Amino acid sequence: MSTQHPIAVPVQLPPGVRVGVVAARFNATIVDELLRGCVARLAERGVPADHVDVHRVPGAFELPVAAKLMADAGRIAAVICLGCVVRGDTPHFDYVAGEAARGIMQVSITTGVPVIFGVLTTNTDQQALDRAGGVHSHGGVNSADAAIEMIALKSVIQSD
Ligand code: INI
Repeated sequence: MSTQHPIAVPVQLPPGVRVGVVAARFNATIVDELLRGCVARLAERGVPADHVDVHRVPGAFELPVAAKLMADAGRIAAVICLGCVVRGDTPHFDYVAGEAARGIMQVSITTGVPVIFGVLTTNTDQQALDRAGGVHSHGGVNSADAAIEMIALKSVIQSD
C-alpha cells in the first residue's frame, strides 16, 4: 500500500459541527494511539473534544454497526472508525478486515454520512506501529483529516 497520504486541505467547517469516533479495543496499544492522534487533530482543525463523541467496540468487526447507530442518531457530521487488524496464521484476518471495510462503506453510502476507514490492516505488529505515529505517518491523524475534508465537501455540495 502506498504511504503517500494526501496533504490536508484548508476547509471551512459548518459551525458547531460534531464528529463521532468509534474505536476498537482489540490491539488496544495501537488503537489507543490512533484515537489520541485523531482527537488531537480534530481539535487542531476546529472540532474540540467536547464536540467529539467517542465510543469503543470489542473489535474491528463491530465497527460498522456502531457507525450506523451513530450516523442514524443524526447528531454527527461524520463517523471515524478506528481499528487495527493484524494478519495471523488463519483466514480470520480476511473475514474481520474485509467485513469491517465492506460494512463501513455500506454504512457511509446508505446513510449519506461520511464514515472514515481508519482501520490499519497489516501483516505484522511493526507495520501497525509504523502507521500509528511511526515512520509511516499516523492513521488517526489521517482519518481526522479525511473526516474534515468530507464534512466540508458535503456542506459545499448540499449548498450548491
Ligand atoms: N479484531 C480486531 O480489531 N483486530 C484483530 O486483529 C482481530 N483478530 O486478529 O482477530 C480482531 N478480531 C475480533 C473481531 O473484530 C470481533 O471483535 C470478534 O470476532 C467478535 O465479533
